[in-house]
Amino acid sequence: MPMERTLIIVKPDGVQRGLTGEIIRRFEARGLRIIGMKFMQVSTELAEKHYAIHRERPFFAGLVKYITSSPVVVMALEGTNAIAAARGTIGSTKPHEAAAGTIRGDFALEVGRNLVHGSDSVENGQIEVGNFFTEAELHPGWSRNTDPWIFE
Ligand code: DAT
Ligand code: MG
Repeated sequence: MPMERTLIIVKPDGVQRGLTGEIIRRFEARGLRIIGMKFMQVSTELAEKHYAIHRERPFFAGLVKYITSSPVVVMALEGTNAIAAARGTIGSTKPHEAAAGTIRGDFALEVGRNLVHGSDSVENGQIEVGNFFTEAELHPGWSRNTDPWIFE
């Protein structure tokens, strides 16, 4: 089964609320392999690029302000079906509708404070990882001794 890549962002509210470790833990426990991770401040330019698809939406300005308001932790994760698996772990966009057991369903209430980002397609996973990480910051070649117990 082909490996997919997803960009995960622990958004400013996640970092401020001390949920960074809990959020990373859930993706790690799911079996996704970390190939890049860093603590950073998102610039307005990068935020506008990342959320370009939402440029015309009324919430765009607030979204850019939110993601640039305080540092974030970004991760590039790899795995079979990584896109769908990570989206499942994250939960629905509107946290009050998110299932219990998901990150948003367990820790968030409002769409503008929904704690975490995950890429929504294989193509966007590749693009978004490239927007946030240089090649030198990624380590796609490493493997875990547990990989055969996670990937068939
Ligand atoms: P997701 O983050 O689940 O991929 P999305 O890509 O549709 O959701 O939207 C990106 C972010 O934009 C989302 O995390 C929160 C914000 N957003 C989306 N829909 C919104 C809405 N109707 N009102 C306010 N903010 C919204
Ligand atoms: Mg999205």
